[in-house]
Amino acid sequence: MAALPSDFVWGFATASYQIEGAVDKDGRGPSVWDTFTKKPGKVADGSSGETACDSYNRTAEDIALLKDLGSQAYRFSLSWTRIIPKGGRNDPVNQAGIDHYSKFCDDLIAAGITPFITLSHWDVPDELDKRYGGLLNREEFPLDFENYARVCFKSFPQCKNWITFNEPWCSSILGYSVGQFAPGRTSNRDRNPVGDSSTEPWIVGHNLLVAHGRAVKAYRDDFKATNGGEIAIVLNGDATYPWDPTDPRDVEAADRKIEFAICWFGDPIYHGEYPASMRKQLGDRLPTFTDEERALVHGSNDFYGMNHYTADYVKHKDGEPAPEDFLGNLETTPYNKNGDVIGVETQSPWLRPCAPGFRDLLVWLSKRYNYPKIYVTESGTSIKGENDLPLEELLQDEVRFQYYDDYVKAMAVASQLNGVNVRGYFAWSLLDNFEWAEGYETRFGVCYVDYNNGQKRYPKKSAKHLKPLFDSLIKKK
Ligand code: PNW
Repeated sequence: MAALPSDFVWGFATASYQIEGAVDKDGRGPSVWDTFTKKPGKVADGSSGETACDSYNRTAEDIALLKDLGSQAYRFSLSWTRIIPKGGRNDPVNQAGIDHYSKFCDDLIAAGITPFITLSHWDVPDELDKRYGGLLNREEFPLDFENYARVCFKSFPQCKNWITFNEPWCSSILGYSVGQFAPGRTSNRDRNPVGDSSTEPWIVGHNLLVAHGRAVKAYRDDFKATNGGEIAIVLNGDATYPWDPTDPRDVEAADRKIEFAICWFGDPIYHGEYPASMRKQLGDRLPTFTDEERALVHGSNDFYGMNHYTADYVKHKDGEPAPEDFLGNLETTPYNKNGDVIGVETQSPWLRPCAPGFRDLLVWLSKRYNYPKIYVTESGTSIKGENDLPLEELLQDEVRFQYYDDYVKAMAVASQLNGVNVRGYFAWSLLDNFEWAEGYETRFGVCYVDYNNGQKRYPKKSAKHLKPLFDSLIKKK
């Protein structure tokens, strides 16, 4: 049987705005998601993260749950506006926020669980958005993020595993092109009177890279020697297969899809430049790195943080791409030319399980970036109609159980047979939680959360499968 290295770590992942609730407690300031969710029509069920899983008030309960499930590590994100309520480098720091997360890290470690901290999982301080356009500001944003990161490195020395940003693709494309995520800017005037999908997502992506680079440099210059840990960004992206494998244009488009989603960020970090395919299509709309910026970004990952869920078939498009195109002049479809389907439907329109895709993408990325150490920082699935099931049935989440079984085994094969240097895996998510624009209807948790009865948590079948699964795959020391 395929195996994983003996130092492999696994656990569960969450994000602050999706689980914490307590949005006004202990001096927290609003993030762009607090403002966005107040606008009518932005979230499917009209909900917000106001209460969510109430995890801010239930840290002991969450840690006990993690321990029960055998989790060796826990990936969670800090709410920037609990630590610096207005967000900026000249704004006051909130000691109550620091104390909260410091105790949380200590308690995790005392329970034998290794903390993996994400500094920013989309909940950018609202004040920075209002003050200078937030992520759109090439000078101010990276400096403010660096300052925030420094406060965290200094305040939480017990944490050795750092992630700067979660999924810059989602922040850029969903927040500034499609307009489906905060702050919701787009050229689509039915959605928002402001925004320019042809330019803004590329500017935002660039600024996120530079901000990441600044935080990494700060960590390496002033903290790494004493902290002894590692830092990286987390990138998301699907595996791809050509719609017609005998058509070279579809074969090329399948790679181009990954370049536009992942290599947009991965190439500057590992190779010092944006992919040629993106420069070719986007021209001057894709910013150019100054020498200083390139030096900050190139080589800025201590490991590759990989969020991965699904796969697509890819069909090339003929003719000129639209100015708002962000896919790389192609279409994605769940069916190929033969009519084969990539995977079953889930509750998420963009997600169909396809474990072989996970193995293939691990190999693809390893080749492109010369076999970096990889942590899979998110992977998981929703289930079609799960929210409508009675509790006993819902807890038997066969589809999610099978998803983890298939994906984790595919990863073990990539590790053992393809030389992929994968060292960790985090299931998304520990809890059902606020699934952004989908609200609470879509559930990703391995534990059910009863939102109507005091946020009580109930482990589903999938939750209990991960420990025996990893025990059977990780080599004994
Ligand atoms: C990730 N897409 O988001 C996020 O990191 C989580 O916060 C989120 O809850 C989880 O996946 C499940 O959605 C994504 O449209 C959201 O391709 C959307 C996409 C990909 C990732």
